Amino acid sequence: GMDLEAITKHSALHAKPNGLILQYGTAGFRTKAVHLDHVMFRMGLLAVLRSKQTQSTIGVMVTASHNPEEDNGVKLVDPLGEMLAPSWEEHATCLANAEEQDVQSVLLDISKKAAVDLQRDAYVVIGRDTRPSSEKLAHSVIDGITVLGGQFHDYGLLTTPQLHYMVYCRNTSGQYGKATIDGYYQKLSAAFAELTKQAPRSGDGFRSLKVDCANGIGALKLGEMERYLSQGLSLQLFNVGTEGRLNHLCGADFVKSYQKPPQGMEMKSNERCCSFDGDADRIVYYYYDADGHFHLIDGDKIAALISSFLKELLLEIGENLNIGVVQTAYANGSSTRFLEEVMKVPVYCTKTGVKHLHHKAQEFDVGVYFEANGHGTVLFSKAAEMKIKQLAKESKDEKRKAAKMLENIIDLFNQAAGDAISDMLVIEAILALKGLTVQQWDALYTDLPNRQLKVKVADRQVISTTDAERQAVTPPGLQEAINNLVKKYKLSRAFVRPSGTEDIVRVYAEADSQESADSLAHEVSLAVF
Ligand code: NG1
Ligand code: ZN
Repeated sequence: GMDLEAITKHSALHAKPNGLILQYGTAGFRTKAVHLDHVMFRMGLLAVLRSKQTQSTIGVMVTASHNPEEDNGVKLVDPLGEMLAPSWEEHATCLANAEEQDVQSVLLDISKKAAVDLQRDAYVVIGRDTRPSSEKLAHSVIDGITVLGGQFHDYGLLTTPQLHYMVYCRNTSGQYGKATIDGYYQKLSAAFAELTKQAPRSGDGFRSLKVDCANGIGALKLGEMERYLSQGLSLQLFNVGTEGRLNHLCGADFVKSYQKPPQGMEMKSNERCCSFDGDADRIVYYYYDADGHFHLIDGDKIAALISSFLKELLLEIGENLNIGVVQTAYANGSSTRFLEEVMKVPVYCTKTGVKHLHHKAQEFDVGVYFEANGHGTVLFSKAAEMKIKQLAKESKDEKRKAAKMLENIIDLFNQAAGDAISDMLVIEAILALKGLTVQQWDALYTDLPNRQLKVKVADRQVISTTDAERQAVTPPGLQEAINNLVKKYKLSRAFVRPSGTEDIVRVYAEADSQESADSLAHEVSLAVF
């Protein structure tokens, strides 16, 4: 049962500010850290209910990813390392917004609706990013867990994907890996070493990569990982959090949004560089060419590199395993064209937010998904994994070699969530194996010039969309106006959608030149008012 008295008493110690209403959005709850104490406590309570209901370990991650340092956030991780189920997002919103005197009744209501057996045990694991506010907020989560009698393990500082990994490991009785930080590094580094064993050595014998850590958790975790990587890859870390502020003028979101290099990183021409975001679940690459031009290699081009490589290996093993690439409306039109017409892999578009991409990718033997902003991974079906493992044992020569590579790739990709560390290692392995330079990778296709704008409106929910957010349904006339604007430009495309994480409407436009993309985006943003 529930100790209602204890809940009331502890809840009062984590009181909700009057009138504050928050929504469990695409990335959980996210706002100024000072407004989040009650949400953390209540998410501790909710995680216990979810754990009892699923009879599994549930994860709670305290982070606000790429948001400014003074923000924070929290999200729950479901049993297979996935994002929280939609019906529970609603429960989360209800519980977070309940007035103090209603917390008990909302808890009982959720338990009833979701058929939670309150007699069951509960186990919750917690991780947090490096924000100054995170430690205290994580303790509020723990307070919520314990007041409902749940057990917990606090992993302390973790990247978001590491917490997803832990949850996945714990609920698959160790089959996926050991649910420890050492287990994570060992699994990844072993797969990386196996995979790159065959790679031709570069001139000076080892490969090096510069990493902008966004002054966040990535710096800490890459630092820990380095000794596991031994000779395979040498990392030079920048923005490690000793001086700069988290995500300030650096990190994957900054680089992608402004299409320029982060501050605090020394770059020479043609050097391969990458940026993580604040919780290390996103990665983008970039370099300066010999003429001093900056080139961004975003999630779309990461997906292109990875799917080309995987498609080749799949052909080699010849087992008719299907591969699909999942993108969102923000994918550059050139990437979609390259994948469909040159690579001849089927491409699917889903709504923004990794849970949608992840879900779609599960339909394939090999499902590659990436958001343009660098969040993504590759999922392998159980059947594909078994087939590949069998071939790696039983087949011969080239076929066996390809199957072994695929086997290591499966281990290297985080199957629970997009993971900057794991994606980085996959990319570095592919580049090494193929002997590709960053310029050669970049040259797979040329991005169409594009522009993203944010528009402030009174109520962003008046805009509703269909066709994976590429068409506006309401307000009436908006889509027609966009169609007419798009017609004025060459190779053009544009759409609008309400953001799921900020109180704004996002406008996206692409066209044959930067001027056209800018002006189309501007015209569309005027049509939104
Ligand atoms: P919204 O605010 O709904 O556009 C943003 C990103 C998503 C995803 C989420 C969650 C863009 C255009 N949107 O969503 O891709 O990363 O945040 O963090 O980059
Ligand atoms: Zn993130």
